[in-house]
Amino acid sequence: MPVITQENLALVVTKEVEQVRVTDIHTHLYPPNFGDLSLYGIDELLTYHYLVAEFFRYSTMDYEDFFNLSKTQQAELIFQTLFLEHSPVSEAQRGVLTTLKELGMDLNVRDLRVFREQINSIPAFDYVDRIFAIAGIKEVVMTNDPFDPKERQLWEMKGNKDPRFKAALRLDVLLNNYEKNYEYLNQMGFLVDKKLDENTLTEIRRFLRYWIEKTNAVYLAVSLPPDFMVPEDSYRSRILEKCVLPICRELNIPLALMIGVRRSINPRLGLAADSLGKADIRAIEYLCRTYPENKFLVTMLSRENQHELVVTARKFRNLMVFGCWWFLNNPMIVEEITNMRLENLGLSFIPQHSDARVLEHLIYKWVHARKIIADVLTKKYLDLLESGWKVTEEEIKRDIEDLFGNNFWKFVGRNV
Ligand code: REL
Ligand code: ZN
Repeated sequence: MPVITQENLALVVTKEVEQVRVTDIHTHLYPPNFGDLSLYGIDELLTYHYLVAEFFRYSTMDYEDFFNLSKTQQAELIFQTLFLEHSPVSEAQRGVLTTLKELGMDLNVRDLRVFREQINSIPAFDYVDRIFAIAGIKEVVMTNDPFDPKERQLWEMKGNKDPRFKAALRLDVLLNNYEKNYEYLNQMGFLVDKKLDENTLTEIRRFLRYWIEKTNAVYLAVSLPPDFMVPEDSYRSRILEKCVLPICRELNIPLALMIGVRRSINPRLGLAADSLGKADIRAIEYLCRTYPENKFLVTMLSRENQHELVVTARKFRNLMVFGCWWFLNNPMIVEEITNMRLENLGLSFIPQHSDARVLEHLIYKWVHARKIIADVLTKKYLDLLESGWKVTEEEIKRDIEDLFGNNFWKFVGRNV
């Protein structure tokens, strides 16, 4: 182990960050046996909803006409518009380039058909292994929605056989839209009523236990609007306090709160239609204070919420801050937030998740994140060296393994 000096520090930190195998705690990926839920390939990469939104910045095409095209045709239009007619400088556009480069493609070819052929020629059977290896991924946590009929059927019929894919039970429908969906629970065999009487609450808890067991979920999760408040007189608040939190305590499982999303502000954009807003941190304070036996993984979508979120995490050890979510996953913001978290929380947070929807997203999201996190960390260790505090390579490795995986597993309280 070399002695760490100001001269070799950046090299050592970068090497450790590049080598660490990541636990990616929030993705929208599925194991290969989940069939067409599991997305991969160049056309999926190019039709990522981030790029669809960016396409319409330049194109005057009718939204409907675009969405009526085949995936391949949409991908061709996006490639033409975002990559050939303009330089691909945005984070999502650059992400495609990083991905292709890491897959070994010659970017100067600039021909979508060639990229498609080359990717298709990679043998399917070891494609996941290969992408995980390039991206340095140990395991990913999925987003599993028991209200999605297709997904539900897959869990009932097949289940997940791939231990690299961990489940997280997504509760958006239950918590954000109970009144419109309770009958659906009845169809699934849980005898609930619109009115949240005792029997209904018992059945909702049974539903949660059933799905946690079926999926072996490592946490429960919900995305929430900026006006999320608890306690309040709402279905969401009551189901949260009377069903979700008690079950989390009973089974010792964290609840992930992803706060600040405003869904479908321009519905014509489909999946790309969502936006954000600043939320009220007092909801998190209330939950962490009132339920010290519960564990909360929290990410917030608005840049304006980031400072108060780290301050709140200083007050509550049952709060684990994670990721630079979605619109925050831009280099300038990731750098700012990671600095802020290190300065307020030391190493006791989870700096990033990928939110990958397409398998190959793992590549660019982690190449970009690793670079920023390594740079920010290097500056922090440099401050230590300058103050006369020696750090060893083992200590650096330990810290980095904590940030990229161990903090999550220690918080979850089990390694499955
Ligand atoms: O998990 C979520 O709610 C979001 O991350 C997604 O809905 C979003 O579409 C995702 O692709 C963002 O990265
Ligand atoms: Zn997500």
